[in-house]
Amino acid sequence: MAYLSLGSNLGDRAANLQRALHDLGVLGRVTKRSSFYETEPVEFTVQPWFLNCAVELETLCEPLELLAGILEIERSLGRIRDESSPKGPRILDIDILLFGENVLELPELTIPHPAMHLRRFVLEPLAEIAAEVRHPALHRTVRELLERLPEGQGVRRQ
Ligand code: PH2
Ligand code: MG
Ligand code: MG
Repeated sequence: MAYLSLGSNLGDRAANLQRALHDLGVLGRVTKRSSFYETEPVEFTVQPWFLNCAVELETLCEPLELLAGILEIERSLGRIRDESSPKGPRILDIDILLFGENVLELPELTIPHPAMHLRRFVLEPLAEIAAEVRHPALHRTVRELLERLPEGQGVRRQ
């Protein structure tokens, strides 16, 4: 199983996430999805709040094929990557969090996602659908990672 994080903070955020959930069907089967969460921007904080969710995807793709498919979905929704502001506002961002037990470090893709364990906007939605799934490098479940996270990043389930 692969687990993905979806986020949007431009335009009709819920419609963008819905469209992405639909389009992910091209890459596999979405077997679970969390609620949508209203989340405070982190890292680059001067931007609108996000709508985030997490999904479980059953896929036959290899990790790099999955990444290529995800980038294509982001592009088809109109995302334009601004190299000067890699963490700025976006119509749609889809990140691969976990891919089975894989631990991968390639120039274009790191799995597990290197910041997932630090982000409440990732862990709260993910815990809703995969609390007992274990991070293959940190050897803790999603629930444990969430419990270890300091307070302070605003996340509200919708
Ligand atoms: N994505 C980022 C940076 N900051 N903050 C929130 N709340 N949600 C995101 O999806 C997000 C972010 C980089 O991709
Ligand atoms: Mg991201
Ligand atoms: Mg991304």
